[in-house]
Amino acid sequence: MLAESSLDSEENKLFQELIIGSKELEKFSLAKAISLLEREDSPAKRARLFPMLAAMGLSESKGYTIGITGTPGAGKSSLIGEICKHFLSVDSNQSLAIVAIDPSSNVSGGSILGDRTRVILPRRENRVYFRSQASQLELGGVNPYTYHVIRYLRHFFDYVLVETVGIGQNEIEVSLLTDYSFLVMQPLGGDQVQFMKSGIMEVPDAFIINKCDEEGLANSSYHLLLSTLEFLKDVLPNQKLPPVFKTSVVKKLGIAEVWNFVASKPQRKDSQKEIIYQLEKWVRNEYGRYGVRIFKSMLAEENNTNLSYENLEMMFLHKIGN
Ligand SMILES: Nc1nc2c(ncn2[C@@H]2O[C@H](COP(=O)(O)OP(=O)(O)OP(=O)(O)O)[C@@H](O)[C@H]2O)c(=O)[nH]1
Ligand SMILES: [Mg+2]
Repeated sequence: MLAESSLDSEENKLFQELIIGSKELEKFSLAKAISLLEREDSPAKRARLFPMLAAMGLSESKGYTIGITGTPGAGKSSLIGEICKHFLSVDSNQSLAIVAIDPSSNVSGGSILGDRTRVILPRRENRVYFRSQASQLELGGVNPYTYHVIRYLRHFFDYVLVETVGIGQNEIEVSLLTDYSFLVMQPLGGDQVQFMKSGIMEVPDAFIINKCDEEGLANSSYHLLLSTLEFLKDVLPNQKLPPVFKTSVVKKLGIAEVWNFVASKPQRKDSQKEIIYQLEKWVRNEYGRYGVRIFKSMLAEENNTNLSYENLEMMFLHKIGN
């Protein structure tokens, strides 16, 4: 018993150090804390780490999170690279973290990730932090730990950008993971048809048509997308047309517009809904339909509307007898 508690206090000390380092946006501490959250045995550690963040006066609501999704090769990483450069040149007091879910990392077995992305960042710049995460799916689905990694980062960074490859279902996933989500498309049609078919055009909060290197092509793509969205207006949230941006990484066009829009922090999603969604997903994976039934009845019978992820998780584990 004694040995256990001394182990615990050792670990608490480590957590505290990692949090202090993370607060300084120090890359080593951030990386170490994230690795901890990505480990299979992390629920118990997480249940101690997150309350410690709150006890040290840090709040999850500091960071604004943005999802960037879209088909492979649409230019998401290149765009994020440009956004970073722009960000560093304009927002001198703010910080930005990028989490890229890298589909190719399966091949590398989770070792050196992110070599496929083209985000080249100044090494000594602490205001920008880049983290690549292995995907669970061949085509780049969100990792089960992504949510917690984002939650951790948003205690320290003003903005957290999340890049995932869109293959239909992923847009829904990333839109529930972030405050605001963009779908990046290539000009002229192909992508739009694909997204319309998969019925997810109504999921992203805004659209970016990238590779608008040439004005004529940019405008025709823009109008094509607008008329597609107009056609779908009835199923769009609030029957309102979402913002559409045109960018070219090659010509450096539209980047400032996208960033200014992000920096205006368009309305956040309901974070409690996000917590319930993420927890239910975890419960389904771990305990199947039986677990989900217990989880739902737990939510219905008690007034749990404002509880944190960890509190709800603990309550569920208690109910299910773990
Ligand atoms: N012409 C043109 N090419 C671009 C533009 N943006 C990106 N590209 C190119 O498109 C290719 C794919 O870019 P990435 O940034 O890797 O695309 P991605 O969407 O991150 O790709 P995945 O992560 O593999 O899904 C690269 O060869 C880029 O140089 C652009 O605005 N114009
Ligand atoms: Mg990429």
